[in-house]
Amino acid sequence: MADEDVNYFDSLRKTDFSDTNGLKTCFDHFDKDRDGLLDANEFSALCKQLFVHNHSDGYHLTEQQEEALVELLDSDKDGKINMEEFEICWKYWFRQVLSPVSALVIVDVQNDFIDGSLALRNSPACQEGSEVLPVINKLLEEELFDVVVYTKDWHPADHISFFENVKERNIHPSSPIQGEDAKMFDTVKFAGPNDLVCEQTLWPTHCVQGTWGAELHQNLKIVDDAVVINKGTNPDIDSYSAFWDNMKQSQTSLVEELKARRVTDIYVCGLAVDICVAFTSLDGVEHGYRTVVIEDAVRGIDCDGIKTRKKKMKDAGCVFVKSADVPDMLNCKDRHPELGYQAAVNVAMAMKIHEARLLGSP
Ligand code: VGL
Ligand code: ZN
Repeated sequence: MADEDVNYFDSLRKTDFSDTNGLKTCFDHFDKDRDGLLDANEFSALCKQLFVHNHSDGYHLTEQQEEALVELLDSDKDGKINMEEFEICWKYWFRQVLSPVSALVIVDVQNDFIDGSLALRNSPACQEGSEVLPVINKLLEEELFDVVVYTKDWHPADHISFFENVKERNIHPSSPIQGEDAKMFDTVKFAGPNDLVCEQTLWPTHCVQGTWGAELHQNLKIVDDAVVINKGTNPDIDSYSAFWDNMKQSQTSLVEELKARRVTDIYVCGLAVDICVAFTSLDGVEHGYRTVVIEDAVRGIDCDGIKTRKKKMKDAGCVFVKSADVPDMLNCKDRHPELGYQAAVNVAMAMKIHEARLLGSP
């Protein structure tokens, strides 16, 4: 096999990057002029090997994208990567790119969104929620994920999001729609706890704790040792995201559970792509998770909502892929540059926190 057919990083897939044995050899391999620094050209050659979708085909990164990566990883700002910076790359950047820990986050695949009060097929986009089932089950059968998370919309009967409860609640004076005029699916503003003004779409009563509608669909495969996250349990504040409630007043245990398992990447699927999948994915990026949305394993409620939220997710750095592409990504044969960028952002953030600590700032 010719030298250029061998991908330098393929032998490092799923290895332990806390072990720095291969570090110097790797640096020397790319430091072609042996000056102890990786310049723009040398770094570009590294990127061509690091970001590939099969062993010889690299993703094309623009010069600006490569510069943005260097900027994040080049602590001393000389435009080049020295050995010290490369050690950080090795331990933290390569680890995320070549040895990630991945969680499948299955959002709200519950009866009410498939056959119940909020059945997607009866909503404006007329999508069929049950179509996600075989796609998600196939991914689960392949057993490639390190962690599986099931989330459940899990509301008390007096929940703020239920249209049927609107008359029991205080609408805020700034709300464009007042109580007696409110219709199903309108968005109103409630006077919430602690002087909060809570914008809220009014949904039909759904996913009430302990009812059939709140159960995961019977055809969804349930794996052992999964994490289950209930959300939307506070009667006064809704929670579309599996991380935070909509007013960011309280967190679920999701971050804690992911941290305990050293998860770096989340793959999000389920219902609905314009509501809970979108909010969960956006919060995932905000928390520094490399976030992938599995396009054929999501369905949504409203056509405009699906379009605008998808764009928002893409702009935030979520990567959209097909379920058939997922196995190669989990095996690190397919390594997306956008996820490499998120990994570099995480490294830069951690470096900043580390430096601030060394300087004694709080
Ligand atoms: C959801 C509307 C209301 C969802 C939850 O899971 O997407 N949508 N509550
Ligand atoms: Zn809900």
